[in-house]
Amino acid sequence: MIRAFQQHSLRATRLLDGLWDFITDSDNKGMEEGWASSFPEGSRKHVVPSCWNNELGTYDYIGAAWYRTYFDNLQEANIRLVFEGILHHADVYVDGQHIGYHFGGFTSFSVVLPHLAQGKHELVIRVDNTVDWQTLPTDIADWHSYGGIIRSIELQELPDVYIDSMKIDYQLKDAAADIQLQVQLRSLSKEACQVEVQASTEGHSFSSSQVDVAAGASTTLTLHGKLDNVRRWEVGEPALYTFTVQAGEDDLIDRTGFRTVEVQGSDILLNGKKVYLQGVNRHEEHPEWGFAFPPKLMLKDLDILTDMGCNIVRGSHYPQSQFWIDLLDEHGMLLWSEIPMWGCFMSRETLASPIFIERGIHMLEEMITRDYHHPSIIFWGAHNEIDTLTEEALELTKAFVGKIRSMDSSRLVTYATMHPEEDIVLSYFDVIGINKYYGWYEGSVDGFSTMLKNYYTNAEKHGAGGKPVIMSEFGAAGIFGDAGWEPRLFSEDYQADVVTRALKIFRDDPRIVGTLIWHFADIRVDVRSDRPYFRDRARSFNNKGLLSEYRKPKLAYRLVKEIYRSGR
Ligand code: ADA
Repeated sequence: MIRAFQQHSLRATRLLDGLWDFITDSDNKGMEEGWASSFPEGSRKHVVPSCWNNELGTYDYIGAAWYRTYFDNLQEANIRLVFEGILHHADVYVDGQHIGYHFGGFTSFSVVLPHLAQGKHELVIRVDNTVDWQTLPTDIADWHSYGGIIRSIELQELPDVYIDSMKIDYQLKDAAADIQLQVQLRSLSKEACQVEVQASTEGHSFSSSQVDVAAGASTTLTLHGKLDNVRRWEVGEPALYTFTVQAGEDDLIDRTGFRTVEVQGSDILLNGKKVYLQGVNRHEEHPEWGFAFPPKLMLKDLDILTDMGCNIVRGSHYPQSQFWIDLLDEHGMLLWSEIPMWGCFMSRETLASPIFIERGIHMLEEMITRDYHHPSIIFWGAHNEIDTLTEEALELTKAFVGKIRSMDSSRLVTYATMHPEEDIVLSYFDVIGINKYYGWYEGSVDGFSTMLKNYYTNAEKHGAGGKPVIMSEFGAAGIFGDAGWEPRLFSEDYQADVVTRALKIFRDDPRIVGTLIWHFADIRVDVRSDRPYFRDRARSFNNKGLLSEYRKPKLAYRLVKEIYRSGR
């Protein structure tokens, strides 16, 4: 995988990225006609990873498309294919056989092919970016509904007993860390095997263990270790620890950092110290690459965030690529991570749909499992702008928050409400995020003060009066290069005025512990002539970026930088 560190030194891995055969299936006949085993004539070449909606001829294409490549096995081997991100439905076929289906474009999945014969194998993937009222995202979301294989695909060769996962947990007592490593082993062997499992971090070894694994079974064991004098992972001063587990002929390497995150009264404490969060919302999107965002540009985005004086970024509105989160870990930048649960126009039917809820829960599980070790992530976001006045939203909230808390008690759980004055789900969360657009969708910037007053009253009523509050979205559109003598809607001046005046109100309110401006850079959105949504999106872009889509700073960027860098 494209990570900032190597995940294996024993296990052989190679990327299948590159030029694949590609063909759209607008009549959706590929399944019936057996394209999985007889790929049709007339395909073209397509780079994996990428989004087809950035290419000529498929710029607006929504529907199914088929991809094909080949890989060679020099000898019979256990093969694992890891898919980092496919938007949104993926059916995977090897040599014409259906070997897996996955829904969800921003989380990874894998399939294992035990004892795959020597020789050349055909890998075909049917990808479908159709969304509807029961998918996450649904068919109404404020970003372009790209399709394609957006992240890398890796082929791994597994020994007969391999490491399926490792989970690192720790408790900190002053400078000492008690560490538990949970290692899951799986056997593809037809016989019982014994393997030795060892683990280490930074030259320090854990208890090791001889493990018996029955034929075809899986087993989990826990190794214990203690580190003294650990360096904490801090904002801007990140200390990272690399953990290596070796089991027989296999290994797995991961990284984490030691830190605590908690709420005390209405403050957020990182390593026991109050932290004021200053940041932006950022889509992992670019007009040339869509969601297949290149690593080089990630590094540049991070440089820009640092230049602006941010200490946090919200990964709006879906799990971001692992390379990006690795960079945040390495640079000491915090992350709010969430699933694509974008609910501004979401119906009550959707909120109550069992399939929808199950998909959301599954996605939360995949996100938390994948990203559990990243010290940069301090918040799991459950949902964004759903109708939190309804019973349906309340029930969904209970299910989502329950799932998150059952998997991770080391982070805080948050969400973004657009109904702060009447919201009924406040009490389920550790931190409340408020999305409001005074000065853009409603009234003038001064509206924030009244809204906050009403919010505090409502929060008291729901037993959430003292909880930390983050202004998780606010802003205005400003079209890059549009400047005038006076601030008028859509000009850079107007946007800068709204954002800076709002920041002043929020920084003067002691109960607000952070601000996340909407948003980092302009993004392509879905404006359609036959639908009422997003009609104020000039150029088919959400123009509220502090930067243009090509990362050119607007006036607001420069003014926010001054404010964010001035300290509090
Ligand atoms: C909402 C939403 C964002 C974006 C924003 C806007 O708050 O969460 O994704 O759509 O509004 O620009 O209106």
